Amino acid sequence: MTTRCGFAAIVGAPNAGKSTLLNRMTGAKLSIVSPKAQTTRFRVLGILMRAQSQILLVDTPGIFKPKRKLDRAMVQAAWTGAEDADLVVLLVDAKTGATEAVREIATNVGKRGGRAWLVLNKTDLVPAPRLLPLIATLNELASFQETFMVSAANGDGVAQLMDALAAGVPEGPFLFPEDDLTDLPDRLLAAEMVREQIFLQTHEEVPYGATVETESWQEKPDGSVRIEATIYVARANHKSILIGAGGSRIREIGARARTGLAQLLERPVHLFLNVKERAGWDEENARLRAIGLEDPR
Ligand SMILES: Nc1nc2c(ncn2[C@@H]2O[C@H](COP(=O)(O)OP(=O)(O)OP(=O)(O)O)[C@@H](O)[C@H]2O)c(=O)[nH]1
Ligand SMILES: [Mg+2]
Repeated sequence: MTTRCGFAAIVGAPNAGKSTLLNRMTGAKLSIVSPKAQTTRFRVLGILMRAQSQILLVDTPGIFKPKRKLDRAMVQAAWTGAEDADLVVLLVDAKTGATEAVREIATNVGKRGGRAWLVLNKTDLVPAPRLLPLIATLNELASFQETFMVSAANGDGVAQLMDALAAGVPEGPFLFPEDDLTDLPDRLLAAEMVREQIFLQTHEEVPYGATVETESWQEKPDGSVRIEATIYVARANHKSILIGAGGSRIREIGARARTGLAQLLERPVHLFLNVKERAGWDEENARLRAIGLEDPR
């Protein structure tokens, strides 16, 4: 029996719905999602079995104009994801359309050469006739072999995209065990669940000034796991916002992250959070490496 296996990197502007699409396709909450831009900071692999194919989906950070070292490492991770992939899926938010940022990304995808598909997302928000001119505009910037229209939020069109990916990845043996969902270590998934709650529950600079690292992981005899994580913040006032009046905010962040983690890990979780001020962490190579980013070139 012929099997197929290959990497498909989902790239695009921040907030296009890349992580939502990865989660929708794998049926698991692997990559964190928020209404804010620049939620994803590193590549997240989702392993999808379909027909006789293993599709290795790579969610990437949104591509934007980087300022900090963290930003540069994020954008570099996105383009490296594209370079390493057999197929690039350019995901475009159909509601915001062909913004200048999107056009620039499309142009670069075109320059990369290789196989590229265009996927318009959030079609639940846009009347169908508006999609055709958008497809035409984007096809002037790069030659996409295929175009799909999906809603990652409600699942419309996603099955067709998955079928096409299953048929479109190259022939070859599976690279991962068939029941694996990702290659991300549990410690990183745990830290990400906490970071997602920071993105959902705090605003302005606070989520962008925070990073999370899992400090300890203890399996308990009763089957539960005790996790300690540190949230590093860029400023003292961010620390007080994160902690909240009488510790209310940090409690809520912990409670929601714990619920999500218990679901993902399929066992009870005890989660302990510390908040530490660490100015300049977003320029520190060690902090970037802790979340799997390489030093930016
Ligand atoms: N209405 C609608 N909203 C969507 C759809 N897909 C994603 N969203 C929403 O768009 C927002 C951004 O989604 P993400 O999946 O975090 O986007 P992303 O491209 O991964 O963003 P970054 O990681 O910041 O680059 C979230 O609020 C999602 O719920 C969709 O098909 N329809
Ligand atoms: Mg994302």
